[in-house]
Amino acid sequence: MTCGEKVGGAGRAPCGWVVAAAFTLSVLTACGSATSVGRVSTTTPSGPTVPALANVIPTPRSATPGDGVFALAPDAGIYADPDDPEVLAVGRYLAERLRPATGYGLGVAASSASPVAGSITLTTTDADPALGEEGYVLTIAVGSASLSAFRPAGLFRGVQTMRQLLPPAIESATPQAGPWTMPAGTIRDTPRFAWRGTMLDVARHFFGVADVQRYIDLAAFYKMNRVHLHLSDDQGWRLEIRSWPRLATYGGSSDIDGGPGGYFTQDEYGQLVAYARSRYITLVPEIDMPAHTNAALASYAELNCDGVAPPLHSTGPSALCTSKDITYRFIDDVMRELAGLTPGPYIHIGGDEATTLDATQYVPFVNRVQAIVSAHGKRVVGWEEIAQAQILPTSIAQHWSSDLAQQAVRQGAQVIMSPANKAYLDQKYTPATTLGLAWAGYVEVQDAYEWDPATIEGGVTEPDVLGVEAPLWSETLRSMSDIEYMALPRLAGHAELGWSAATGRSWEEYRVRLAAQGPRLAAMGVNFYRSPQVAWP
Ligand code: TNX
Repeated sequence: MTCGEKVGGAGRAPCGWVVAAAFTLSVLTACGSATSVGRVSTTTPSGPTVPALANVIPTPRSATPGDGVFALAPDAGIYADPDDPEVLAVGRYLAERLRPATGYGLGVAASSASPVAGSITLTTTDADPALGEEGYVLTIAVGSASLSAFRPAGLFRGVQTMRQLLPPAIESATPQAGPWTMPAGTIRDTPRFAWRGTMLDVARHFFGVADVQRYIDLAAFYKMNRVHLHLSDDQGWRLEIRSWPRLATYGGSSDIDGGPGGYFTQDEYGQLVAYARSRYITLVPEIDMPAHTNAALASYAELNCDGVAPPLHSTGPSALCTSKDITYRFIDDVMRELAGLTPGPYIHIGGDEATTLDATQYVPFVNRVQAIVSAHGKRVVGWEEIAQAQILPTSIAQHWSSDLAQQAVRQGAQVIMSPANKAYLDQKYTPATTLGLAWAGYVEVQDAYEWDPATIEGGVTEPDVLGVEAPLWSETLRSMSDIEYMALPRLAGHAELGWSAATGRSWEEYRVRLAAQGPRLAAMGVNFYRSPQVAWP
């Protein structure tokens, strides 16, 4: 095939179009590297051409080009199924994303109205059940753009694709010059893994509601569906627990630097749950136990084996007293309140780095906590160390830096893949990175992208893998700007590993699509790391 050749007799294939398949570099480069506005393609000075319709992260399952471009009309509406409040809510969400930059009114109307040309339609009516919970079909023609999904979550994911197909200035907070075009064609897209997430540590440094909401939005932009909040650690307890109030008021009163700390009231936490939910993201709360508990031990002396509360700023490794009954009453109270705040099915119990406990203490502790969490109707997630206990097949182990996840698999449980030397967002990009840690090695953007969740860990194969999560620990991070710098652009790659098919993946192709994210992130005001590995425009 050469540039502009007919594909299967069904319309012209402009330079670099990829037809219902993964990228083929030979096809792409055969089309040369000139950028053509008419064809809305993207190039880098030396790299391959990426066709506009597929210039999206995560890369879609299939993208079939059409002829011409769609242009959003100044009097466009967003038409949604009138009888489904969730579809209408996704329509309002889309309108809110598009109004600031376009300056258009973008009313959300019932789809039964006859659409104005240049409008957008969202529907779940007569959609293909094979699209599942999160899949969608996006059909873009010269006069209309329509999204179809079996569930509203699929519409929400499809809206993210639409945002990425519009010019980058669409992400600006103030009116910009149009035209607001999208390349014509059809995208049919479904995710590879059920769990596509990121974790934010609000314990070492506290980040409030607005920061967490912005982080949720960044995850949503890349079609992630889980945000895990690390709510407690040695340096801080960040959630109000009404039956044990000093956890937050005292245990949350500081941070790793001895700063003022902070915590979420239950009302604030509820706001976060609702905000995440409106983005079809499940918030996964973590209370880390039995280690990483100094903030709790400092707040309540009775949780210590010797009955003496350590200082809030003690440095040694900590552990709850596993032999005291009150420890389990405490955990039951915390889990009851947390379960009541958690509509999602998961509670993360930590379980990592219990270095001061032996197996006769650690294993029965995890078994007992698992029973408590189950009694409150939730599934246990834990760092892979929990697999040393008798975990339920419904429990989930999070792999980070050992081979213990294999023990989870042997017990019939699934695994979330967060290998530290690939997926940890707190690891420095290079020795020159001022933020972050480097215990797992330097993780440049290419390192973060080049791995596969189903093959990286011996004994853990595709059916064992529930998904991918990129944790962001905050020992060195003090502001949203710090968070953004460490998370982006690596987060985009982890989102792609979770969503997109493994076949046909290559760094050389990905780095071109990633470059196109630069102006989008800039328009959002995101402080991202401009890796020299990427030819940012
Ligand atoms: C290890 S990962 C930890 C965290 C630290 C992180 C820093 C894990 C389960 N435990 O407590 O914050 O390294 O990279």
